[in-house]
Amino acid sequence: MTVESTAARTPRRSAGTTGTKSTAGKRAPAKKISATAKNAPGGDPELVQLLTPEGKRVKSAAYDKYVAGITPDELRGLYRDMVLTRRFDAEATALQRQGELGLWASLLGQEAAQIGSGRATREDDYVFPTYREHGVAWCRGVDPTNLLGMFRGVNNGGWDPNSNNFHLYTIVIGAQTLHATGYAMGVAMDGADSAVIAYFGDGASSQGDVAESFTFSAVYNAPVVFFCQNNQWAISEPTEKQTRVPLYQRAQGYGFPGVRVDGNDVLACLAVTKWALERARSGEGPTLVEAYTYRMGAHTTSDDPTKYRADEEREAWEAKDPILRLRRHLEASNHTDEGFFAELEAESEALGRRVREAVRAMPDPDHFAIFENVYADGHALVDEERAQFAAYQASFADAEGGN
Ligand SMILES: Cc1ncc(C[n+]2csc(CCOP(=O)(O)OP(=O)(O)O)c2C)c(N)n1
Ligand SMILES: [Mg+2]
Repeated sequence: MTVESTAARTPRRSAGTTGTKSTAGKRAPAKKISATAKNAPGGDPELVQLLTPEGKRVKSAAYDKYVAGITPDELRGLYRDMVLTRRFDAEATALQRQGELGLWASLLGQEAAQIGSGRATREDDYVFPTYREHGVAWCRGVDPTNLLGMFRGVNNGGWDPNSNNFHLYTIVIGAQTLHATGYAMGVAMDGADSAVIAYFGDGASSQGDVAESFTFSAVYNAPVVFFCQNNQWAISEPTEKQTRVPLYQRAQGYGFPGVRVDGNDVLACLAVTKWALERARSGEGPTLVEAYTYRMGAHTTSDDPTKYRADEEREAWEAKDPILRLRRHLEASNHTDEGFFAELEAESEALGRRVREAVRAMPDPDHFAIFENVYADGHALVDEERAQFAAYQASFADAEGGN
């Protein structure tokens, strides 16, 4: 019997809803699954890290050059981006709890992965996000209030993707990697030197769409960066249920490089993504970046992670907090003073207020907006459906009139 077949026979461990029976016939408390620590930051020689959790700058022969010219002002800028993104995210969670949003997917803990990679992009690059990339949206200049309309149920997206080269949020897991690959193939055919970046999660890495996009982008040498935020969980499924090898190693089988970066280290994420985008621009094809990070909050506001993971796991990751680590670095380098932090605090509060007021003031949706932008030039079937819907709406007016 092989090791694999023994493993396959091991009864599935519970995710909190069932437990193994004790001899007394009572259910034993369900065991909480903890994500594999095998390749955790600090213990993985292949992990690219430029800032330790204590904020100490460490050298990297391969990646230092991508952040060599960074100024204190730019470092403070990265810190500001992360703080404001976290503040926005906390406000959105609160708004959902107050009934102002139907749902929210928090990015808490993933600020460095998103700000580092987002700030590495150039204006003409094109970004394909999932539903959690609020920090990347921030870097692209999408007004944060626009991210909330879909979660409030008043629009189908909330921004024009072409205004900021930031595609609409994609809920269909992994689908945007195919869109990004097709877009990147188009960029190459146009002879442009822009690059494309597709975000996806550890869970999405199991999707056929992601496998197909890896194959196509490799054989067509598409200028695309696959940025996987491995936040250890796909709702209640740990990464060990998605893969037998570290995710970044998957790229090798498709014929392009894969790198694992400390996803809580904003400098490392900036450097590695710059490198990968440069590869894309110079015709070297796709790269897989696995940002090793942690989803500190729930999957969405509809989820309760205490049902399937241990508190100690979250606590261990708190020590690697992305914002705290850059703050320690800034303070140790004398790049900040109390005034900077006080101003940022005031700016955060103002952002929270602005978001709150904007959400409450969002108008009810135009019922017919759903028929817009289906096709560039309209379509007979869409016209027919619009007319049917108009008749349906009108039937309520008749009923009201008859009462
Ligand atoms: C094709 C598809 N299958 C299933 C779902 C339901 N679903 C929503 S989020 C999610 C987990 C995604 O996990 P991961 O890719 O790790 O991203 P994360 O939410 O952790 O950022 C699933 C299965 C979906 N939206 N689309
Ligand atoms: Mg995940």
